[in-house]
Amino acid sequence: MKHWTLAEITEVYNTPLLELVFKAASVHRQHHNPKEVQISTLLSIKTGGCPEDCAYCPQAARYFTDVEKNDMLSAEQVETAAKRAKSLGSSRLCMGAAWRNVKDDEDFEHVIELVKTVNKLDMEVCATLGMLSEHQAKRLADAGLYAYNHNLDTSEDYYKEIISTRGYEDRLKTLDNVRKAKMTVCSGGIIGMGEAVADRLKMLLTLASLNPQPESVPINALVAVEGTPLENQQPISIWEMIRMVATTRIVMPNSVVRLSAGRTSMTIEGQALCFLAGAGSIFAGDKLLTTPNPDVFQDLEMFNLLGLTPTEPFAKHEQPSIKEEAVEVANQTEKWTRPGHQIEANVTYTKVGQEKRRKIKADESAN
Ligand code: SAM
Ligand code: DTB
Ligand code: SF4
Repeated sequence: MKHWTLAEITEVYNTPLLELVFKAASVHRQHHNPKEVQISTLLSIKTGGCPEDCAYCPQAARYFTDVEKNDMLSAEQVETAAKRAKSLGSSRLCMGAAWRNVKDDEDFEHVIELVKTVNKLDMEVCATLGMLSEHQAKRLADAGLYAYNHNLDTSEDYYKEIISTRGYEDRLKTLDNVRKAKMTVCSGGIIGMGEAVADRLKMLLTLASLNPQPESVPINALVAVEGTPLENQQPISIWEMIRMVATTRIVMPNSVVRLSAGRTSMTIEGQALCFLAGAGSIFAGDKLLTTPNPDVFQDLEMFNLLGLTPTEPFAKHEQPSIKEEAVEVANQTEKWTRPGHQIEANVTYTKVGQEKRRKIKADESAN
């Protein structure tokens, strides 16, 4: 594995655009089948009401957004969604929960059941549930979880401008716990949150320095959602996305780069350049977790047009078996941090949220 420096990654990023795409496409062809793109479908199994203050997220309870808090989906609901996703070419179902961290409670036991249900459909099962202890990671692995998604989102420095309720170190610790449980790691970030290009590249350096590097790296463009502190962020240009995908491709040659949130505002031509530059996966399905995504049938038409076929499940790693007699790992509870510094925009939008909820309550009791 090559040890990258920030200077080297910056040089890659600043390569003249067509030269960069050509180099990335060459790396892509050496390590991956360029005719295939893997399809993942997202499913929010527990939506909204999250205690964190992530400035980008419509599911943070403190902000006033259109997202409503919902109970956990049942095994039947998840099975139906998974079967539909599979019939439309998805090899992976990624289940998301709006949690800060996993707790050893009945909700977690339910997630264990959900993982087994989807594994039995011969799909790759991924989950994104927040911070995770080693013991919890092992439980998920034994239930047949294939991948765990936990994004670093941005550089360590810029993370402090976006989230005050948890620390970067805890993200890295969780990724380490996932590795110890021998699951594949899915970790990437978001561009377009007001960060500098250097923050994006520092994040890539941190990801590329993990040994082994993550098996999948999602690159999201911010979906600026009304009511969140980042609601007024200007969208990134497609050229920034192409540069980011190409640079990720070059610095982590074996990873599958996922063209993630933000595709609704990209043209087919823009996405085609991302695939050429090494994106080997997308999130498909009419919804991401809570926000819109391109129509599935339009995506399949795009695949046809570009001569792409969906990757079969378990093309890169074996299907994990479900271990009913799980091997015991000492159940240590992790001490997750809470930095608690003030982020002005997050404080302002929290106050706006409180005020709007207070007004709704007052109006309700007046009627
Ligand atoms: N609560 C868990 C956590 O934060 O790890 C899992 C769910 S969380 C919604 C998963 C990821 O979605 C975040 O880490 C972030 O990268 C991405 N995400 C959330 N809101 C987004 C937005 N508005 N635009 C782009 N990506 C977003
Ligand atoms: C990832 O990197 N992006 C996905 C998935 N991993 C969990 C989530 C995108 C969420 C976009 C905002 C929403 O739909 O709520
Ligand atoms: Fe909660 Fe995850 Fe959204 Fe942060 S990104 S508010 S932890 S659901």
